[in-house]
Amino acid sequence: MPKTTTIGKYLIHRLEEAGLGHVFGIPGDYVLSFYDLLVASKMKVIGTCTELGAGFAADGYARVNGLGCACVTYSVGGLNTLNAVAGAYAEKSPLIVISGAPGLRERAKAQLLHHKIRDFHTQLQIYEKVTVASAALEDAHTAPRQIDECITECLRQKRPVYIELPRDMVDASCSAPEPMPPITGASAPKPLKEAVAEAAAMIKAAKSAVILAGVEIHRFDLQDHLLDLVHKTGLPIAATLLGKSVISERHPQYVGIYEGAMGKESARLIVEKAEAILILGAFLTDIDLGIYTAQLDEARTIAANSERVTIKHHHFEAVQLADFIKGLTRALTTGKKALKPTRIKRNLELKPFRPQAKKPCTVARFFERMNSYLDESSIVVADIGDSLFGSADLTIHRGTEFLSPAYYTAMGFAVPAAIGAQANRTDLRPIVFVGDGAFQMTGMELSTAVKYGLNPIVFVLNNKGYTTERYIHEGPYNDIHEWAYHLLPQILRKGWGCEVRTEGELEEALVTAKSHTQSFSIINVHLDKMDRSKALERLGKKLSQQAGLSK
Ligand SMILES: Cc1ncc(C[n+]2csc(CCOP(=O)(O)OP(=O)(O)O)c2C)c(N)n1
Ligand SMILES: [Mg+2]
Repeated sequence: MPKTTTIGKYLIHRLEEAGLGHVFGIPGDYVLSFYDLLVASKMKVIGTCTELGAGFAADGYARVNGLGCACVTYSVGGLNTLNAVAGAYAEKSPLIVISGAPGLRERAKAQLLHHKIRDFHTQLQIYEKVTVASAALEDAHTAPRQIDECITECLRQKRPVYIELPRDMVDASCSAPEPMPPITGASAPKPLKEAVAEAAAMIKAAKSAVILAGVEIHRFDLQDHLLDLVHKTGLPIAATLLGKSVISERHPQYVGIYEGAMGKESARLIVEKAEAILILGAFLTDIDLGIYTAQLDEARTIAANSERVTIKHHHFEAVQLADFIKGLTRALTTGKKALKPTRIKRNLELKPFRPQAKKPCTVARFFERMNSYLDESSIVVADIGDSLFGSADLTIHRGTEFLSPAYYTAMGFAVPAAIGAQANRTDLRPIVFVGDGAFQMTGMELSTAVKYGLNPIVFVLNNKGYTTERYIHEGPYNDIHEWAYHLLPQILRKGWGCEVRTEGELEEALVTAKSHTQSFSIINVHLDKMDRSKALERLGKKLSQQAGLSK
């Protein structure tokens, strides 16, 4: 490597070094020269239909691979991506957004350059609110450091960062990359020791204890540490909805999704009745807490996440989640009252599903059927609405193979996120559940699946509109124009589609979709407009009360 390089090449080097294999986006004149560098790199550029699609796809990619990247043009592209970036911020997904920008020299000559909003830094300022680091590479001396800082913060905090590259800086000369400093985060020894000792004493003294695991376990790559804790202590474990599948849902100690009164009663009782509740890697959102139907007694709670450890009513700062889990595993399995591994026999056989050929499809029966449709190669991607609530009861076979925007709840996530998820993991086949409303927002990204030879199986839960909202507050605004979703393969000139109304038709569609591996499948599942999962009904009532809309 020579001692100098260019800013564009420096950035490419760092992206490759961070392990990125794919970059999602749409070019524009302000970013075209950087696009040429991307095309010449080891990374593959995935051109999507919209920048929002690129953002969701890059987010899905990040959730599976540990880092994602979208590259777009100035403002018109950057702001199109913004909603997906906001979701990645809210749900802690490590995403790098690279945007082109007008050249510094042309800015000096003229003010009214196309795509400018207010001033040349407006997009940067907007992005500052939804990222943990942001930089405009306007000085060749500082650019390498700015790039390194952004990538480091993205990986350290698992949240989006923004890098803006004026087009005349792509070829500006800068210092060549040095070895990237390791991303460190050491716990302060005394708070760590104290927090571990206090948590261990509380759990050992309790007659019953339970673990509630959240999405950070996956984001920070702590699944092995969590499994070690679970195995060595024999503690039962539940997961939050956002963290669904952080542990294999077929694990004998796994008791289900906990989401207050919205979820299954069996999981609720185990969690809420425990004398010690160990919450690991969760940020408990209103949805995770079943819209505050959760009854988690703070006096019995130990909550550790990437930001702090909270025991009962006090906090410990500077304690790393990984260190806390490892320390606690040691402390719980040694000394007096050491916990021991337990052998739990759990019947992992699925209840056989017997389709009734003439029976109209319902959400509840649909998801019951889907349980045995999933296999080791499935990655479930659920959009919001009943696609998410209904799939909460699915049993995911391995860790991490369930993606959904369960906190930020942006409609339109699932189809593009599935494309992002499969881009680098062609061994996985996405099973996508998406509402008809959400599909109308980003469903055209199936075109991207065709373009790159990906083969998700997409189920459009066609309940003729915004059913989630119907349960909160009904009005004419919840009706949508009905599309013939299953005819999309004709427009896209590839793919297989069909519509189903009964359980018998669904069975036939499932077989064909699985065998149609060469491209996507889309199944238009007709449902009654007021049909819903139990979880949605309960959620709707609660949200309606909160919004002051219930009669
Ligand atoms: C981008 C976006 N716009 C609006 C909303 C508000 N919203 C929440 S649920 C919902 C309806 C979802 O409809 P659909 O995708 O058909 O799923 P269903 O509720 O029918 O299962 C809407 C509009 C949202 N969450 N995200
Ligand atoms: Mg709908």
